[in-house]
Amino acid sequence: MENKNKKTLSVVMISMNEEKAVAAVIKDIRAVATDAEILLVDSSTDKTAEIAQENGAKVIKQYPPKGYGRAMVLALTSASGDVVITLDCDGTYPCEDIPKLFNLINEGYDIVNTTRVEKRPKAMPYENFLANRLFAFCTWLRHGIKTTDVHSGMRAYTKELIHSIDWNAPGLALPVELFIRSIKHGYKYTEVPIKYFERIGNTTLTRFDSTIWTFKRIFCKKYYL
Ligand SMILES: Nc1nc2c(ncn2[C@@H]2O[C@H](COP(=O)(O)OP(=O)(O)OP(=O)(O)O)[C@@H](O)[C@H]2O)c(=O)[nH]1
Ligand SMILES: [Mg+2]
Repeated sequence: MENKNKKTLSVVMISMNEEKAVAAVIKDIRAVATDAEILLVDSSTDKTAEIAQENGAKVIKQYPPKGYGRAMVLALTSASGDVVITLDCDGTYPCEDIPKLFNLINEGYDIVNTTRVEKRPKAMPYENFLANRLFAFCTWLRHGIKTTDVHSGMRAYTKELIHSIDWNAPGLALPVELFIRSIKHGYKYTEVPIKYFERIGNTTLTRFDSTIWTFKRIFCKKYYL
């Protein structure tokens, strides 16, 4: 008999020109999350969307691109699952840990963060590692939140949490707000270490702007209350 209490899972990604990585990432997700909805918000000019659909993912096209934050909020709010797990579409995050994150939500957490930087992963340049540690330290100083990584793109959220907050979608560094604001709103969180792999394809990261936005989202009330 079907278990009516079993939570459903969506794995969501945003993508911009990830045609070299997307098929492998979707296959890795499917291998561990057989029944999950896999959803992409895609802003590519290459074949990412077509490849994703061929591999069984749902695709929402957002074109021309509206930036990381708007794409991510659309992905999170369009997911149908009771539990939503986010990943980058570039092969950097360990899909084998999806069941672990899903189980932690089933145990009662509202948000499960992951940390890539308990130790510096080989795939992360020193300057990025140090910046991530600094951002986490500032988050502890300002908010008392114990974390080592406020920028991880791999997290699990409950659907209820996602829809309960009106996110500041425009701008960079949205993962910082998604994490801090959830905790400030009283949601229960935990953090687990993960591996971090070398990226397939080219990064879209713009370091200077991302750093400015990170500090805004940590220190300005408008972004964390
Ligand atoms: N739909 C959409 N996706 C985007 C946009 N900007 C970035 N992405 C995707 O967002 C995810 C994160 O971007 P990345 O380029 O990996 O940035 P990052 O993870 O900070 O940097 P790396 O460590 O180099 O991977 C990737 O899957 C990108 O394809 C955008 O404007 N629209
Ligand atoms: Mg990435």
